[in-house]
Amino acid sequence: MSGFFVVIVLLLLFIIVVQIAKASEYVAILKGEKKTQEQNNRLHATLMLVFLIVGLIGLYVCHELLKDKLLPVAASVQGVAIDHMMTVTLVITGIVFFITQILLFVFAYKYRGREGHQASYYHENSKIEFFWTAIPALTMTILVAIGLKHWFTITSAAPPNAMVVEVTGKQFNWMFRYPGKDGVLGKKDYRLIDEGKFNPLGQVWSDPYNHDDVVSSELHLVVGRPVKLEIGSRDVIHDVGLPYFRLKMDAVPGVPTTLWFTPKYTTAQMAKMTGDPNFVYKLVCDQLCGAGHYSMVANIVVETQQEFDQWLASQKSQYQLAKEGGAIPSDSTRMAMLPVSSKKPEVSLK
Ligand SMILES: [Cu+2]
Repeated sequence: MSGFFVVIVLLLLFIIVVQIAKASEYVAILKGEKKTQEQNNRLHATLMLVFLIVGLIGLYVCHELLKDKLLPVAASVQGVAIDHMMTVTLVITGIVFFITQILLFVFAYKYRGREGHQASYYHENSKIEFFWTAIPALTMTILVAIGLKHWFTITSAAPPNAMVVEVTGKQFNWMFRYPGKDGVLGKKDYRLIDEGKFNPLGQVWSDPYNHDDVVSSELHLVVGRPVKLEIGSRDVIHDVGLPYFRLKMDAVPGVPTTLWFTPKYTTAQMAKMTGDPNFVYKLVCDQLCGAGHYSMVANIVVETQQEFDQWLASQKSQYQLAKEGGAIPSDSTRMAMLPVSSKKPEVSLK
């Protein structure tokens, strides 16, 4: 019903506009076409200036209202460099924005149609065209090159002392897997995924590397130590968003992606720096992935190596949990219960 009224209102508005146009046409005939045209030009030109001034005031007000909502300092070594790149980009594009927008509206006012003013026209000016093509092209190339440098850094091979954490997204939460004492993540097979059997990631229990792998819903990282995230998804495309570290990476089903960075401050240090005693680093999903997308947030704890070791030691491995839950049968029957081809899993992050 409301849709019907909207159509009626739009129709009436259209009729009103047509009537106004008709009326102004008659007024123009009575007053003289030229004079009306000039009045209209002056009105439009003034509105252009009003738009510019209101727009710039709006920009300032938005900045004042939102400046306290900006993220705190970058919490990763790579994030500091990425922030610097953002500043350089914003300054360059900001200067261009102000110059072009102010000129656009001021010129629209200054060169409005007036009695005795003739527009000049020339067909081409290759000198101007060369500069307005070459300068933006060169600037954009430099900005893109800086961006690519950072992209190649975070997606390249991680330093040898990096710890590895596997990140898996699913509708609608995140799972983190740590390789345990052996330092190796065990094999996975998507056909083995079964929440009811304590196997949310499809770990292949016959692979001994899996026996000490810890699965957590919280991401624990060590301050000052590079971490390599091996990212995947169980269903649709998600995105590992790390706003405090200034990084993000898509989580694509079947196509593992990686990302490495070095956390700079522990959660406790960040709480002090932000003046918020309850500060918690967040990992958020940056890809609209379904009805529960908004809730796809995980906590990140950045701590010292000692605190991390203590935490990891206090965690039960997923294998142990599955065993205690009765989901893993005795050794003799285990292999028989697996799908035949799963002894050589097709899909694995290792
Ligand atoms: Cu999502």
